[in-house]
This record gives sequence, C-alpha cells and structure tokens, in this order.
Amino acid sequence: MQMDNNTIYALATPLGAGVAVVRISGPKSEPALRALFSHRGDYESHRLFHGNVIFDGEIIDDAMAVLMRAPKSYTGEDVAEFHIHGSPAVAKKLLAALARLGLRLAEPGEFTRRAFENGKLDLSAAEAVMDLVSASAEESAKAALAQLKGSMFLAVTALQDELTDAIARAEAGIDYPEEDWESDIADELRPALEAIGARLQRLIDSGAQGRCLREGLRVVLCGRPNAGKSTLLNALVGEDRAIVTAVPGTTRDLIEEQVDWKGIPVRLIDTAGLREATDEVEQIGVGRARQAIEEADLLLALFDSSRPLNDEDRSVLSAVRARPALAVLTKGDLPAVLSKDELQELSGLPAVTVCAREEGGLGELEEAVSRFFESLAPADREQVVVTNRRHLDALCRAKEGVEAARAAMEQYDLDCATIDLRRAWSALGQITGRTVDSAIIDRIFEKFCLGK
Ligand SMILES: Nc1nc2c(ncn2[C@@H]2O[C@H](COP(=O)(O)OP(=O)(O)OP(=O)(O)O)[C@@H](O)[C@H]2O)c(=O)[nH]1
Ligand SMILES: [Mg+2]
Repeated sequence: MQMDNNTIYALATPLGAGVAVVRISGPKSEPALRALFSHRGDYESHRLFHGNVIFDGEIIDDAMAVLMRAPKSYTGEDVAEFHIHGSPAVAKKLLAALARLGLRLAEPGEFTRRAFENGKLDLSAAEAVMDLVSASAEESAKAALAQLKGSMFLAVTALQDELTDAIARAEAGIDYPEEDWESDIADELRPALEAIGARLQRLIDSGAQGRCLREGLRVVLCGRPNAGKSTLLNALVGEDRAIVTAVPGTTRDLIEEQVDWKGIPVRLIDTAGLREATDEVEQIGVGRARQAIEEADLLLALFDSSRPLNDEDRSVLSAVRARPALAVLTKGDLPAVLSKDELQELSGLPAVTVCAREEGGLGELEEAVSRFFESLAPADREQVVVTNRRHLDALCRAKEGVEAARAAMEQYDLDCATIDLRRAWSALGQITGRTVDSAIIDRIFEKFCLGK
C-alpha cells in the first residue's frame, strides 16, 4: 500500500482494559483491514467478523473486526475497527503494523474533528463527546449525553434563526429610511427580542446546575470551633480524612473530598472553626474558611446540639445569611440543649439532626443536599442544561448583545441595534459552529484525548 496521510489510526480505549479497540478512519480503512485480518471475501458493513490479525506472517491476535462504510460511520468516512485482547504488547504490534502500511497516527480529537467536518456532529455535540468521556458521575454523563444528542444545538440554532429574522427586519428599516418606518420596525421587533432574551436567560440560568454537574457541587461545612465539622466530613466520606480532637481550633486548612450522592458529584469542604483567632496560623485558616464560604454552592452550617447558642454561633448565622444553606444540628447522641425547632426559628433555614459519631442522620442530610441540587434545575424538564463553560460564556455574550439591541431600539437607532444583534448571532455561532472561526475549532479539538 502507498503512503496515505488521510487515513488515520489510534488506540481508542485505555491501555490495560480487557479489550482494546484500534480504530482506523479514511479511504484506506478497508485495504488496511484486508491486509491485516484473516477474513476473506465480503466485509458486510457494520458486521463484526471473527478471525486472526496477521502481519509479516506472524499471528498477532485472535480478534474481531468490523468495517463501517461511509457515510454511516462515526467520522462519516470508511471506518475499520479491530477489537483485540487488551494486552499492551498486542496493541503495540497492531499499531506498528498500521504504521508500516503507511497510515498515520491520529492527532488528539482527530476522529471527532472529522465527524464535525463531515457534518456528523455539530460543535456542541463534539464537545459533549469530550465531556462524556471525562464525566465522573452519572448525572454529569446524562447531561453530556443529552447535549450529544443535539438538544443544545437545536435550541441555539433556533435562536440564531430568530436573530437572523430580526436582523433582516432591522436592516430593511435602514435601507428604506422612509418616515415612521424606524419606529414601526422597533415596535414590531420589541416583543421578539424580549422573547429571545428570556430564552437566553433560561439557558444561562440552567448553567448553575450545569456547572455543578461539571465541577461538582461545592458543599462547605462551617461552624464554630468544635461544632463537629471534621467528624461529619469523615463520616460522610467514610474514612478518617480530617484530624478530630476535643481542642477547639483543630482544623486550620481547607480539606476537600469528592463523593457521589445519587449520581451527583459533591465536593465536600471542611473548614477551620469561625472565631476571633489569636494565633497566626489559625487566623489564616479562618480567612480561608471565609473565602470558601463565599465560593460555596451550598453551606452546611453546623451547630452543637449539646451546647447553648453562643456569640460564635450567631456570627456563623450572619455569615450564612442570604446564602444557600442548611442548618445541621450535631452530636445527636448527647442530651440536647438546642432543639431543631429553635434552630429553624433562629436561622430561618431547614435543619437536619445528625450524630456523626454513630453515623446517624447522614441519609437525611444527603437527601436534603440532593433536593437542593434538584432545585437548581430549570423548572421545565425539557429545558437543555448548559454544562460547558465556553457555551455559558457565549450565551452571556449573546444576551448582552440582545439587551444592547433592545436599548438601541428604544432610541429608534436601528443601525446600532443591527450591530448588536449581529454580535449576539456570532456569539451563538460559537456554540453551533455556524460562523465559528477555525482558531476556536482548533482549540476545542486539541483538548481531546487520542483515539476519540
Ligand atoms: N458525642 C459526640 N461527640 C462528637 C460528635 N461529633 C464530634 N464530636 C466531638 O466533638 C469534638 C470536636 O469535633 P471536631 O469534628 O474536631 O469539630 P470541628 O468542628 O472540626 O472543630 P475545629 O476543627 O476545631 O473547628 C471532638 O471531641 C469530637 O469527638 C458526635 O456526633 N457525638
Ligand atoms: Mg475540624
């Protein structure tokens, strides 16, 4: 076979798994398959054949192989796959054989890039492939899969189409500046732009849950020294992660552990007890705790049920005021001085009682956290959830453009409004790939791993 730079190959599975898949895409896929696989005769498309992988007279492996003819394949080109045993030695031999046949090792993301270029995937779906490959928890994977199926693409393409209409109408007003036209057009466009702005806002709002799916829900444990924060963290992660002592002010640094609750990725963060610290190390620790409280998605404010509420507790209450928070009564095994009703009354927060030492109430706490997470979801179940930061940025820029256009419209300034609407349109193009410049596309595919 001749050198062929257009046919690429790569190992598509991680090394060391039970089965390894070597994927080939391009015009020489079938000749390469025939050169290396023992099956003779016809390769019916999309059918798995059993046989030997042979190169230079040596049987490399007993394997399965499949040919997927263009255009019904992942990349839209002819694609062949070898499903071989997972030994690194076998995979290495097969990859070396493909190189000897003159095929080229794929660059990271090159298969998915070809799929995009051949119209098999839109840009948001291509990015979803990457999110799906790296998703750690079930809910994150589900959101990526929905995006892969194109729901994001459809929603944003529809918005782009409506903006195209609006731009065309506004331009008509500029081209035929007869009397009163401009105000007629502005009146006509006002409700359309308001609706587009509202839909953009809904997508942006869904980003709160989307970001939590991508990066994990940041749940910060805070409270006065000795409230039982570190004990609770240890009980929730099921190991002795943080030091626990009876000395108030034990924890100084932030301690973070990731858990998976009902498919939601949760980042639990233990902090130093909040008080007026005198020693320098503790002061730094309290500063970090306050910073973590600022950045939390959800606060768990801990109160010792066996002690009366003191000034430190009251300053904890003011630190969590107006933030998303749950009150947690700790040390449920000790005689209670502070009751749940009293705490709910004082804090205005829903409260949960736990006994971390005996692992009591932990299920109820997990329930409360996952209910909070659900509350971040858009009310409409059909609504697309934005999980990708780049998409969120683009949506925010589009929203700004639409708002600027609405303001310009109020001044009957159709020139400015058109420029703003075009800006909004291009921002959305960065999600759908319509008008995306190639620099952006390069940046997206670079982040892919090999074989995808
Ligand atoms: N009886 C009982 N004691 C507990 C429980 N949880 C924590 N304690 C005790 O309370 C003390 C303080 O617990 P920690 O978990 O270190 O408290 P903390 O909030 O992390 O304290 P700092 O790191 O100092 O801010 C320790 O002596 C724990 O053993 C509980 O559920 N029951
Ligand atoms: Mg602690």
